[in-house]
Amino acid sequence: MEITNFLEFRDKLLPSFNEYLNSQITKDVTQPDLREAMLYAVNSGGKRVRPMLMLATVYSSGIKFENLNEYFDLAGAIELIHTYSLIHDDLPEMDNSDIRRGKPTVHKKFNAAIAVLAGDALLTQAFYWISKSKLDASRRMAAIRVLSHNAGPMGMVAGQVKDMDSENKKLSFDELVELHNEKTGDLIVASVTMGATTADHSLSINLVEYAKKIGLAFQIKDDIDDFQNGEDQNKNTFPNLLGINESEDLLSEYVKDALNAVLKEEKFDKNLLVSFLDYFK
Ligand code: GRG
Repeated sequence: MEITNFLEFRDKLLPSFNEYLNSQITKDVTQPDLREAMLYAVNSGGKRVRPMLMLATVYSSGIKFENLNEYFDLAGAIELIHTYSLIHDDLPEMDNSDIRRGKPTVHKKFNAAIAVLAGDALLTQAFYWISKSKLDASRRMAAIRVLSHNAGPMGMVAGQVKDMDSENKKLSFDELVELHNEKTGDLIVASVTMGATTADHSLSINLVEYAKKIGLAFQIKDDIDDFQNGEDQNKNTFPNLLGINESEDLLSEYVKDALNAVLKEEKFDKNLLVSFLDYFK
């Protein structure tokens, strides 16, 4: 293992991964309006957390750094699905957001119809990319199964519906955790589990636990940031339910749980996934 620091890993890999995303979308999508909206969304400043976590898991499972590009179709598919989910989440019928990552959302920059269709296109294209990957058929099938299970009605989409349903009622702690396990956590769990299974690392409960706790930590961190920026106090968020101090304690607890889980993983280089946890510091 040469790279042990997650940020170093990301910085080394990101230029070629971004180049892959851009050239592949440009090549695949010939309809100019759709292509422009898809490229706008994919290039508007996302941190690429999920594909980098997937590739870090692949690397930590023993695949050489120079061979990680063989996994770009799969990592790219995860980023396409993440991007589609944000475009649709921002629509007036859902979260009604005008700004994402400091820039106009896709429906504001273009229009609502293009935003819906760019989201549809990103979601569909994700599975095309996995199916055309050069990895063998059993790995592609495993990736499709995990991603469709966790991103669709058995995962992220169900969480989004729960979130919408909860708008005018107060959720309990357990309900809030369940909602975010699906809405935010399941795509992060898919990223780690796709990385492990497609790199022939036999999946264990430890890595799933690690990813689940990261998913929740991610959401609590986002809620704490929103709270500190004065966001709506009637929303179902961790700080509104627990208070800011208890939310910060819970965030630390989940990060510690994630650390303990990954440290138990066998036949796996733990450095990168441990280093990723610095994101929450
Ligand atoms: C529309 C089916 C459908 C699902 C939407 C994930 C999601 C479901 C909505 C996003 C809601 C949200 C802001 C959750 C907070 C945590 C989170 C997932 C933030 C966005 O992820 P980052 O920080 O985004 O990885 P970037 O901008 O870096 O890509």
